[in-house]
Amino acid sequence: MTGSDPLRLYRTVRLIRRFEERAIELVHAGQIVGGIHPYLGQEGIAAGVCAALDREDLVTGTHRGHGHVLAKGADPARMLAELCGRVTGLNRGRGGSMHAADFGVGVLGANAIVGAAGAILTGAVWERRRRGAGIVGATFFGDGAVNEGMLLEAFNLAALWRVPVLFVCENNGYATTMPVDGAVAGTIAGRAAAFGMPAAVVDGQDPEAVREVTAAAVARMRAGGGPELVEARTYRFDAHHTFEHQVRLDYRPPEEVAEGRSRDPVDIAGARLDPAARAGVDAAVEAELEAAVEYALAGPHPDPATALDHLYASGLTARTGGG
Ligand SMILES: Cc1ncc(C[n+]2csc(CCOP(=O)(O)OP(=O)(O)O)c2C)c(N)n1
Repeated sequence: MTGSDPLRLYRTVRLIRRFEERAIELVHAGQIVGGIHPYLGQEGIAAGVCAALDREDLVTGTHRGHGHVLAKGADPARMLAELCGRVTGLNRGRGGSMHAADFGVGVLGANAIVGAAGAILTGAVWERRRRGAGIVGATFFGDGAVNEGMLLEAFNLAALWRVPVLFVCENNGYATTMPVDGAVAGTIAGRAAAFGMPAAVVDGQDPEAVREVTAAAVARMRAGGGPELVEARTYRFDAHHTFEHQVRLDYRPPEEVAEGRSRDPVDIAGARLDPAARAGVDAAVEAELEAAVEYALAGPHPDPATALDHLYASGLTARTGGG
């Protein structure tokens, strides 16, 4: 679906926002072990990109990946159960926050290795296209990934073989505590020229602007065009990781945080609805997430005796070690 649909865009950004807030509560309650990388503030990018894709199209995401999985259509209850490590989760509780996947809606997975998801998606889209599928793909990565060799290799092969992949950089200005200006030579969008790829810079806080740019790129790719790059400028509203809720790291001036938070994708998308419609979406999202939390906490944890199951798609069983 590529047409403008303000209600759907608002619903997606609101769902991701409230999902993340509920997930943070579950981290603090000890139900999500190890913490999460909150996507708060960046919701407009996942919502806008995925609104311009079809269900069969493929995506890969990052360590900050909940929004990508939800925007592509995964069930929030099973996603939350995954974060809580329950067998009722999307991946039987074995993927967790940074490796959640849902092949049924084209989500090949979040990915903890910075820069890796672009290579995985390029290979997957290339393989499907060779088998005759008409799909395209989108892969998300942060500004911290733009100098990773693996991502640059993916740019190269995708461009050389004209694989229809949209490379979406979520430039939130920081890689953990490292400001982009201290790490990136040249410009992010400028990297595309080296590979002969078209590139665009878009306001990542406006989901409709992201959807428009993506829809135009997807139309070109479906018509036989090769890969494209989009740099979506955004701001991370919360911590790099929830460990920062315990350990304060002073790397962003308070005025900058306030300025960044003043452009909220939930408000930008919400302002395009009439207040009654917006309130209706809010109530529906609250009810859905209330049920999701209940579902997530009701699921059992995996039996440790099954720890080596499901490692190989072929069903091959891993050795237990010890000779
Ligand atoms: C190859 C690799 N190097 C380093 C890390 C450790 N690491 C995890 S998140 C992160 C920062 C990533 O920053 P960015 O790509 O800008 O994404 P953001 O966290 O801002 O969403 C780093 C360095 C990693 N996971 N993988």
